[in-house]
Formats: sequence, structure tokens, C-alpha cells
Amino acid sequence: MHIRSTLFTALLLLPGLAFAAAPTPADAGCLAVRDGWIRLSPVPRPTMLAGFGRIINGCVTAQAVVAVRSPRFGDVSLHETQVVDGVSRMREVERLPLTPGGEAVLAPGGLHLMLMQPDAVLADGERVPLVLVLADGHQVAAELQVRRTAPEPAHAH
Ligand SMILES: [Cu+2]
Repeated sequence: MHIRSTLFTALLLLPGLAFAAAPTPADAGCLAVRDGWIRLSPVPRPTMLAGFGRIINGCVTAQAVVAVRSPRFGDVSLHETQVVDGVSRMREVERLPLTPGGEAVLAPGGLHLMLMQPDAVLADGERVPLVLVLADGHQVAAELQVRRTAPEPAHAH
């Protein structure tokens, strides 16, 4: 017991050693957003927009998205649209789990990013930065393009 607590203390005193763990999603770039887009709003000055795309977990470990931010929006959250008794409703998804090698598809009528309070009117073709916050505290940078329709899915070569 004494030896073990001494070792623990030594690890605390050597942060370089203590953090020499497996590569994180941010370090390895194994978690990414593909085909990210924001649906151009028909409203002249929208206060709310929807974002879509695929969140791909190419990591060997399970991951979870627990928050999303963008410098262009006052508030961003993950939502899911569900039709209950013929009525379309949205609920907030507080935690989006991603299995190793798995992906989450955000598409109209299902999972989406709810983008609130844009800092300006977004133009067609504009690129908007986004940050995914993972359960382990790491952050993954992504980008969404403002478009009228979904982009053609990019195929792996
Ligand atoms: Cu929503």
C-alpha cells in the first residue's frame, strides 16, 4: 500500500508521465465531421438555423459528444426530431455516444444541430467553424457550409 501511494504521488509530480496515455481523438484526428452543412433559411433574418452532417468516430475507443459550440452562434445544441402521434417534436440530445468506428448521421427530419442567434445573416456558400466538445474534455474543430441542399456524400477512395 505504501509503495502504491508513493508511486501515485510520483505520477502526480510528473505531469508529462501522467499524461502519456493513448492518443486522444483531438490528437489523432480520428473523430471528424464530414459533409457538414447548414440549411440556408428562407427567412430574411433567421434567429434559428439547422445544421447537418456526419460525425465519424474513427477512433479505437468509444467517444461521446456532450456539447457543440460555434463562434458564429449564441447557442448551439444537438436536437432530435421525432414524430409523435403525427406531430413533429424536437428534443435536446445531451450526450451523443459514438461506438469505435461508428458514426452519427445528422439529417433533416432526425438528428440535427440547433443553431441559435447567428451573429449575422449567413450567405449561401459561407463556411462556419464549429467545435465539438467530447466527454473526455477534448475538442474537435469542424466546419459547416451554408447551402440550400445537402452536399453529395463524399466517398472514401
Ligand atoms: Cu431543433
